[in-house]
Amino acid sequence: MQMKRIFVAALAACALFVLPRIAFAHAHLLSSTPAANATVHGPDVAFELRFNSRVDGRHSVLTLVTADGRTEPLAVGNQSAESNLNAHATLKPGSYTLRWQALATDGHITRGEIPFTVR
Ligand SMILES: [Cu+2]
Repeated sequence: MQMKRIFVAALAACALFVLPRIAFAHAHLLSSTPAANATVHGPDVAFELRFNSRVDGRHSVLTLVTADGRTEPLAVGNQSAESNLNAHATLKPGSYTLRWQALATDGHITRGEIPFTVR
């Protein structure tokens, strides 16, 4: 009887721990501006990354990688929606990669890269 009670308690604790993680999936990138491999007009480039779940703009990271491998942090601006990350940059013509790291509300971090060209 005692063992069964412990087992039920352990199961309940496990469900409490696991369920929120299922309910709030981590952030998958749905689409972006610029889109991957797109060519955009400079010098003003607006970035918008759209995710399938809420993301924490203050703890997400956007980094621009230039063709010669230099990295520049981008300030995450006001989010156009709770599931979006937004930023701006003034860019010369060339190839770039936007490296993103998104913190979802479930505490999970996802990462990805969006290569694009400015002309
Ligand atoms: Cu997750």
